[in-house]
Amino acid sequence: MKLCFRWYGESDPVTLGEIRQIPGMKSIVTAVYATPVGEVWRREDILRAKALCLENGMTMEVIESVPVHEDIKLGLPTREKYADAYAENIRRLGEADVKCICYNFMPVFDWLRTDLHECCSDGSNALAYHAETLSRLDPRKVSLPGWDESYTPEELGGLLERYRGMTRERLFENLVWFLDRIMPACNEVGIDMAVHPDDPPWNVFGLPRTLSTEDDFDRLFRAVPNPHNGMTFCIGSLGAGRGNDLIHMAEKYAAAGRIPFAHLRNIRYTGDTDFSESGHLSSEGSLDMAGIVRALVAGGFDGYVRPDHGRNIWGEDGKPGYGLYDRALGATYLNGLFEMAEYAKEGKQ
Ligand code: DNO
Repeated sequence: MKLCFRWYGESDPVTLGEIRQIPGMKSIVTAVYATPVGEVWRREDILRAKALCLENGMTMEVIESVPVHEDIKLGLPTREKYADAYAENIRRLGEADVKCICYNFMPVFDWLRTDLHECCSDGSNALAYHAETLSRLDPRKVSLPGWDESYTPEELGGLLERYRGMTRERLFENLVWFLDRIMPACNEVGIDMAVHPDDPPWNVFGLPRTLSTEDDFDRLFRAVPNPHNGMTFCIGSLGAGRGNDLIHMAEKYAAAGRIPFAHLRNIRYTGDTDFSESGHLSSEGSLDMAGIVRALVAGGFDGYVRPDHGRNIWGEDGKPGYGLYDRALGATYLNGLFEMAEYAKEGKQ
């Protein structure tokens, strides 16, 4: 596996100099943040990000995310021009030696939590999701890091209105249309697309979601069999759905070559659909981290891995989910799990 770490660019309080000191760190996962969704990224911005990573002894081979314009998800006529711009981004990223692009196809909202600073018993704080709290939220007023800067409440209201009547089925068709349209660019430059699962893996605010279960991913890979059509195996997202058998899915999709990128983190179930994000270790949460890593390795996984959301620990007041310390602890733990799983697979005594 190739260990990497998400970095939010030059305004990220976590520096590349800090990230490079995490043992085994090979690569940076980042994006060009200044360009509005749907536009083509400037070559100089891509190359600057790459140069900064290289100066710090790391590569830049995974981009998270090149966001998909809502008009593509909605299937509007303007999707043509946005898909062409997307394909051009793929080509430009390929020229810069990027190997994988993580993106999502969730309408309007990306990942959704109801608490960004839930207090944990050990004094740390973490992200959490409570269905009951969500049911009381007005979707036009929720504020989350990552997407909230993109829309004013009025724009958000208008967008939600445009999704009225959207079904899971049509959303899926729009995803297939999009992939068919961009696969030629992926073939040209050898980039793998890694779609992120729905987080959480069910509909929110009445908006349909389309990639929540094993059946959903089977259907996606059947509809677009091109090997560049892959998934981000995000276990914190898929794992929130109790019906998802992560060990089975890990081995199956790794063996099928559908996992170019994995987000590995743990969650603790606190209700039927409620959960808190925990430390990465198996015993801290509800997911069998060792079993999942072993299954990935058994399936021949050799993709990119990053620790995912960390708690805020040791007094750090970082971007929720994306501080330095707990993600670094997660990285170190993942190094250990992979080393042992690969060692066992090679049959060393
Ligand atoms: C959350 C991330 C997601 C992910 C996007 C990909 O922490 O995993 O925001 O980057 O869904 O487009």
